[in-house]
Amino acid sequence: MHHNFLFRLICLLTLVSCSTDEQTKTTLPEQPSTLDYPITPVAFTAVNINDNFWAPRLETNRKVTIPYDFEKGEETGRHRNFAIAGGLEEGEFEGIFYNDSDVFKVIEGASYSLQVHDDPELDAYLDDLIHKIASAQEEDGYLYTNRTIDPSKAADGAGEERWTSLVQHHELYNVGHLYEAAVAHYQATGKRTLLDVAIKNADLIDSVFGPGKNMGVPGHQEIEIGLVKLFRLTEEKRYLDLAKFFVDQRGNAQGHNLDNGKYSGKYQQDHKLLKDQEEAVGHAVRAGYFYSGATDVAALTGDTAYDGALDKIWEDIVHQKIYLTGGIGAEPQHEGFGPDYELPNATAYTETCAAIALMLWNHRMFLKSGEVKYMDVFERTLYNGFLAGVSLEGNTFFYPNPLETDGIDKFNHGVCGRSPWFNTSCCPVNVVRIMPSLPGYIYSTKGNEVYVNLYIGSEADIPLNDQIFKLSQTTNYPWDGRVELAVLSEKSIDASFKLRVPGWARNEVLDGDLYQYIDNENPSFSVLVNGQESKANVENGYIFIENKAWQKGDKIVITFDMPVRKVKSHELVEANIGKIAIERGPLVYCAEQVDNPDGVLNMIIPEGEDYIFTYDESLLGGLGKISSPTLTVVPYYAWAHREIGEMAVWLKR
Ligand code: FUB
Ligand code: ZN
Repeated sequence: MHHNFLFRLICLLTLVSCSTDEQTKTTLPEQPSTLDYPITPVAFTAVNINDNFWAPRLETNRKVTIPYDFEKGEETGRHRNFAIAGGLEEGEFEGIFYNDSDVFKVIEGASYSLQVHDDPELDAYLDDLIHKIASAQEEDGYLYTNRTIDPSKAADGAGEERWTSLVQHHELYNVGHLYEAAVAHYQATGKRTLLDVAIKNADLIDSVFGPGKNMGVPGHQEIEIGLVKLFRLTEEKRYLDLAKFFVDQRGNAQGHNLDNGKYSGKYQQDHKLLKDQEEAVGHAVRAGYFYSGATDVAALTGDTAYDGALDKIWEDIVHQKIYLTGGIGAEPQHEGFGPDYELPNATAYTETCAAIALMLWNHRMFLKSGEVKYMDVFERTLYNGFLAGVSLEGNTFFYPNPLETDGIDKFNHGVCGRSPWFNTSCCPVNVVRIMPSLPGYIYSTKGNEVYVNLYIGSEADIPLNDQIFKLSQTTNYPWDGRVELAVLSEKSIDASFKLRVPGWARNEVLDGDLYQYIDNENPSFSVLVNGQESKANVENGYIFIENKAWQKGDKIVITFDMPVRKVKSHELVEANIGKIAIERGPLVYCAEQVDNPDGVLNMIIPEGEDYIFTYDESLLGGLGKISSPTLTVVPYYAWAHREIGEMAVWLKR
């Protein structure tokens, strides 16, 4: 585990001392940037998850999904495209113009894994792959194998010229993922190989785009997030300025071509300046990355211009457009948001990448505000809409995540069962980078306040006022609401705690009235500090434990009641009229035909039945199921692991 600050400093010093060639020279700024989010996340490298729920999944990601995604990258020509573009192999471009980004995303995930697990074989594999990528980079920094291999055959009207079809093409999107991968790889290995490629590319893009230059913006956002990460590492302010330019310029009709068919305007959130936007529209992944990038830019520049818009858009999503599973993007036609309250279940698109984008954004909104409602969204999406996207075995995936199926794959999207891969495989390669970074979402700090947002068994080295606060968390969450925090630090440390009371334990499904609990449960919780009942002082959704000098062995035990809950949705959600859904803790449940042989779509749930929760060790690696005399439900994330058949989250009552 690294002390994040020290590690960052070492990275920066290495970055300066290694700069030998003119083109990639990166120097420390005279005035290092001081603006940032007021709340600081504890890096994933400082937190080790050791529970029974997530730790096995992180291991599966490391041992199965990362190598599997690389194999697929080889098998499908994704890696070869770089070699061909670089003249290392002969051949033609294979696949789709955004395939480069898939490779970058797996490198990012693999690099996160390398940061916490030595793996010389993986390290060497990355060296080889990065060599191919570097060879594909054109002299001036341009990197887009789809055009470099043969500009006359660049896909879908991209034209022989660069940047001529920004709306449809992914020259800027792909490299956003390159920057994220390069920063992760540099932090994992200290090697500049991929970082130099990223810097050279970012410098090219900075020379082409911006005020007085090309005023276009990417058709698919992502570069904004990547540029901010590159800025954080190098402290090269031009990268932050460029990210801000791309955010500010969106919706500026005079700046670039807006009439490019269905991919322009609202589809890519380019219909108005962000500061004037009030609703979530268009493609959901583009939207989530856009709002994340904009939130970063706001936090790092101190510009408050988009704050109001981001708040309104967030409310629009959470009050009207989010599924109970935390998925977003109802409409398959454009992989995006539909009108208010239009949340069909069988055709719900809710792309796994959109769930990820929503998590990324909500974590940033939390870091900016400290408000609990953002981590409620994060947790709901994490355990449901996101987690369903990858199988327990780690080698099959969902792209859309419907909330209901009759067992027939109408869209040929693998909606009845997870698929081993997709032609557009953005989701499998997105999962692979989120899993290893999960430890980074559990803890954060502000001054000497320690936030605990997720209940996941772990050990953490929390940087706090120039000291390291060692803490362990022991819990059987999400099956059980008991959480024990124990101080491991040898030296006494002053700290206060803010322990999140999850929405389900505050009787609030989510902010707003889209969903409501309709049972009479009123879950309560207790807090013990060193065995003494402590007055659970709840402030804005957090249990506040006052500042004190914590000694080794001190313990906080929180016990949340975790009853089975029944949920109804707003009456304007037509698809759910007369239906209820079942939840327990952070998990949304679903009924599958394999447990309910007469089928689930027409099943009627009688009022007043008792629901019993049992933990079944033998089922799918161990999971909690809920049964009544009429039905059995399992967590939504676990569906489609046994037989294909009917499935429904919302059940008729
Ligand atoms: O366009 C790149 C990615 O492919 C998008 O984020 C996904 O929705 C898929 O279309
Ligand atoms: Zn995707």
